[in-house]
Amino acid sequence: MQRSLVLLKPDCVQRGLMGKVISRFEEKGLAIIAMKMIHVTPELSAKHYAEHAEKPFYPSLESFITSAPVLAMAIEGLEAITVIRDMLGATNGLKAAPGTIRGDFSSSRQMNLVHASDSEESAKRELDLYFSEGEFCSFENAMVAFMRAADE
Ligand code: FUP
Repeated sequence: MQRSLVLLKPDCVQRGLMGKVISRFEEKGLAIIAMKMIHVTPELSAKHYAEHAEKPFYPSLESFITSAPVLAMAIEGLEAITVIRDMLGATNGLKAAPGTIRGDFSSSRQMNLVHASDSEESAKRELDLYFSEGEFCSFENAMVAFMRAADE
């Protein structure tokens, strides 16, 4: 089992696409174990995007991510980190394959709707930035017997 930090970014919230995107994760069989709306501050943005803080595009990225609330989620599932990244598609919506979330709904590199952790190490770091341990509500999905074999 893996956990990933998923953010529905300000463009997703403003465009009213939260429900559609959440549905995709639920339909895939992933479990949403924490969820909250938050307004990302410049300080949180700098921590979240620490690896990009010195890049020329960072000021514009910070201004975008702090422009409206985001929906932060912790999502759990088998190989969840790769599965979710594959569901998002390439970073740039113009390059993302049709059928992926970005490929279907985004035409932008910056406004690409959803963030998801890219490794177990980043997931741990990012989940710590957005959630405290008591906020995770892990549960046994009642449908699991119909989603995969017992040894998968
Ligand atoms: P991803 O891992 O797909 O979220 O993408 P990156 O970590 O490479 O980039 C983080 C965010 O910066 C992306 F959501 C898009 C944004 N970005 C820009 O706005 N301009 C760039 O030139 C590169 C990335």
